[in-house]
Amino acid sequence: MEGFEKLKESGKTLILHHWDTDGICSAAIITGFLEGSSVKTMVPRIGMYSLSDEEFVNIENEGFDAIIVADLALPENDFDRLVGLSSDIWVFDHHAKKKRSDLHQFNPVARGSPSDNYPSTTWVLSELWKTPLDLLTVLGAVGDKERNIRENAVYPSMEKYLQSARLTLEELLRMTELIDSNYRIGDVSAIEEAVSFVLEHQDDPQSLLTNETWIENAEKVKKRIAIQEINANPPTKGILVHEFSSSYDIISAVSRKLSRKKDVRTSLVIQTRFFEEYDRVYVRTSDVHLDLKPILDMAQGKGHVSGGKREVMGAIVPSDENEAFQNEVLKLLEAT
Ligand SMILES: [Mn+2]
Repeated sequence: MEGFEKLKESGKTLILHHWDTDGICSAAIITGFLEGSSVKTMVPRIGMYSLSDEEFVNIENEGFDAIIVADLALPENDFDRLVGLSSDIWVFDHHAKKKRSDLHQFNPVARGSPSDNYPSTTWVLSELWKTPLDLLTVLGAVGDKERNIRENAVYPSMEKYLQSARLTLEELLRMTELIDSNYRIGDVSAIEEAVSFVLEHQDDPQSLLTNETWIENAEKVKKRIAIQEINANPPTKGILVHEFSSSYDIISAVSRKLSRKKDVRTSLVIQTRFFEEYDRVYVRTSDVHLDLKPILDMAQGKGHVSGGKREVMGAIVPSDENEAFQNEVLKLLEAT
């Protein structure tokens, strides 16, 4: 990749990454690539797909030669502010984002490639660096797509890897469940440690299945998600609406669980009391003919922090606007 080796000479580098398995594995792959350089990793406040003023101040005060953003679909505004903090901003991503030329943007989806070819940021990295499929690359994809990865365009090549590595999809699903438990309970230092853990243990997949901290965290998370599954009402015309309150970051997992319930094509899940004055809204669909982009556009038009892809979108909505927002979402869902 043209200009890519330059990244190795960047000096003090910050990797800002998503807190999930794909983000953690991407940060690990990049850290490995930058071997020996001074690298600090950081995640935004969990659940916030944007940086706070305080986070910007901290980044500015530390002073980085280069800032790498991995698997994190920040608002364009935040990228503008990052560009002001360092002349070297590198972005590795697979979310549907605007093409930008004021940063080194490596996001094939922003350049018009089908998102189905890029199930994860790790996949983008693997292709960029022309590395053969490895554990971290495959983990990122399974983390983002879960079982749906079997329907993905890349699955045949992933299957070949799994066979040669003597791993099963079930084992990978368990690894992602364990890694994701760290952010779900809100343990930021466990996330930081996970980046180096997966990097150091990538040749020993079994050790990812026996990490005691992760196993304990995953147990706690599992119990809380199970309660929501029990409490949910049945869907109406394929759409399931469910509201709950919790301090755990489980809205995505709850929405995944609910989407797999009988007769559910699309779920609209609302989590209250995760943030003080905001509610979280999550829409997920298994209907391949449905595109959630118009809902994302609507949320962004209203100025809500939001992000997503064709099949999933999330927004953070001020609590007093939540009801009106939900009605808009339902109107758009019913119109398609
Ligand atoms: Mn991702």
